[in-house]
Amino acid sequence: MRELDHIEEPSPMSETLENLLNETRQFPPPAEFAAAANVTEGAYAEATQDRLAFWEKQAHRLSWAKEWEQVLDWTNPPFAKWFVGGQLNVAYNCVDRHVEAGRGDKVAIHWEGEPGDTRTITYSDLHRSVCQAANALTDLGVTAGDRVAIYMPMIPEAAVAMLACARIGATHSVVFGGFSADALGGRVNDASAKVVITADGGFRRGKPSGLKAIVDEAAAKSPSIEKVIVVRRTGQDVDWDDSRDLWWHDVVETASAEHTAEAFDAEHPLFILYTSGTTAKPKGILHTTGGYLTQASYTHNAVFDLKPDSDVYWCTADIGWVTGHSYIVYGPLSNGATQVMYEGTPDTPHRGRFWELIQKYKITILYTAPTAIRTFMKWGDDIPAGFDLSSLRLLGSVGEPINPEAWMWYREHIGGDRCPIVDTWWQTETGAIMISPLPGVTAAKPGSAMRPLPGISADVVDDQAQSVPDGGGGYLVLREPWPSMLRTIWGDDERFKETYWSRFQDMYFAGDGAKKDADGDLWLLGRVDDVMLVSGHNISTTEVESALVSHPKVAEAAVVGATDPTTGQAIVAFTIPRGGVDTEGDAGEALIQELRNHVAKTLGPIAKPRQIMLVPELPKTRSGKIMRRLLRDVAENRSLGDVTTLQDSTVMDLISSGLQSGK
Ligand code: 6R9
Repeated sequence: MRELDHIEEPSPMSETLENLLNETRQFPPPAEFAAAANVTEGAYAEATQDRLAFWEKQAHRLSWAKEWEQVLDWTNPPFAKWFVGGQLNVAYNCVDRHVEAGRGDKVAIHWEGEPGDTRTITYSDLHRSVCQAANALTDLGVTAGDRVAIYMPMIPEAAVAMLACARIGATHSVVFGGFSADALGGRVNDASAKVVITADGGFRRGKPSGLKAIVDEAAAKSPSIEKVIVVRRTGQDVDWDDSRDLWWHDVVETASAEHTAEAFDAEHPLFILYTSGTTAKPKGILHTTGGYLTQASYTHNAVFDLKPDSDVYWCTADIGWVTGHSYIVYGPLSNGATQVMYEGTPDTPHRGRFWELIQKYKITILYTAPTAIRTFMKWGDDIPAGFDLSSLRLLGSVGEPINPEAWMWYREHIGGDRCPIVDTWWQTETGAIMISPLPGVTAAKPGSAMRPLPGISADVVDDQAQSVPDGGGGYLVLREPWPSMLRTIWGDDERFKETYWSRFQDMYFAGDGAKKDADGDLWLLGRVDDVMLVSGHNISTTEVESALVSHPKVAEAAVVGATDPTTGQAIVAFTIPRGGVDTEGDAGEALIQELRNHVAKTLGPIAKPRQIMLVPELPKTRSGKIMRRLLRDVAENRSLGDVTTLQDSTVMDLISSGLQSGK
């Protein structure tokens, strides 16, 4: 769980365990891949020589109505302005220009609904829909600068709604379709959104989920909402307020498809995306237009080596996560990619659904999260082995540190030992990828995000803000502004300064711990507020989790530090055994001892968990991050804190009842 506002003074992590740094396997790109790569080694030197000239060159990837006068205005830090004076329209860049260049018949989105229904949307189709939605919003009185909330399932209309807002200069705020009425209402109110775009529901795990009903509940407490536009997706019954509610097919699909995009200032607000808070109010991260699109477009091209004419790209994220914003909507569409968009979960109607989609659409680039990869490992190697995955040529990972074990499994069982893997570190706040291998250049190490991308200056510093030497550990910081950086927290400049810019002078503090190995490559260690202090030693949760996952009987693990009278904090691990492992009675007890000893042997006796609990599931956010805060509550026998951002609210009951029965 991410929350920087209330962390205690963090302690240095220079003395953390050495285990991850002992990883010696390295995988250079195949020669053929390297020879055809979009970006080569020279990009690093070019960007180091003149960072602003480098980004200025990348901005020329886009079509601007008016050229900028200045690349970066950093005279009032931490408030950055990129491409000052420039003007562009984001939707024009993502849609119109591809149509104008004669690529209107190219498929933009192969959409697959969970029940198996499909839609094929070309760039011309997308253009028509975005223009219609832009006209419909304008007719409802939405103008540039107004906020529009989007609360949708993974259907093409979600992308259309975002692009329509961008087209007319309205600022969108996408809220995860799984969030509660309170969470939605809080975000709508914070941004004073005028319009909500939603659907009757969406399909998840074979069932229609209700969205409109939640919007109704949120709207009752959100006076700013004037209109609610509803896409018919599931056909379920919904309550209707004639003065407020409108069907998408009545207002959008009947609107004119003629719309001329107006250019907006490079610093015009494009979207707000809320990062979940624990006890504090969620932070509305504000992104603007020119710099954001420049970096989303550049990184999507560079990191995924996108060849728009031959690649079929698939990012499995939800549109309500920043990954969906930058790597389903803005990055791929600005680059004219053909992509797959999938509505449902990976286990519906069967556990091979992802691999079936790869086989069906001949997907070449797959971008997913470690949580999904660990789930697939748990389900067994035979499932992906039953499908033809030979179209894949590149794999990506995002969201959490990827354990070396999961990385190797991904490479072997999904990538057929031939596809480069890009482990991409970034945040809602950074807007786009910051640290990642370049797939045609980097000899990647399993579990390392490797180096900052060209044009990005990341570093690891100690408590005194000094850069740590190779082999050292500390806090991940960003030393120079970057084009897609957040501009502020919506409505709260002070909190923006306090949260990200006050821990170290003149540096952005990301809130993550990291290490540099002997080659200077970066290893992410999780949020600093998750680091444990055991008998005076700093131990990262990531390292103990990776040690547990490296045991053949473990599928997944989450580790927390619980208050302990003798050691200050003690390590408590929640562990999901792999399928088929016997955990009943004595066998469970024996497994626990085996795992405690395994960790002690791998990392040293100091890291031996005080307690290991065998559990069926772990609490996760919708983007797959483990909510260690809730597990800490369990480990310290407290009542649970806020569970509104949990993906599945029954998980905590499962864990608690399993514990009571002695598991
Ligand atoms: C894109 C996204 C950001 C936090 C970030 C870090 C963790 C993301 C990671 C990673 C290690 C990676 N994180 N990618 N940790 N390796 N490749 O996830 O944004 O939801 O804002 O989360 O996620 O802790 O600070 P967001």
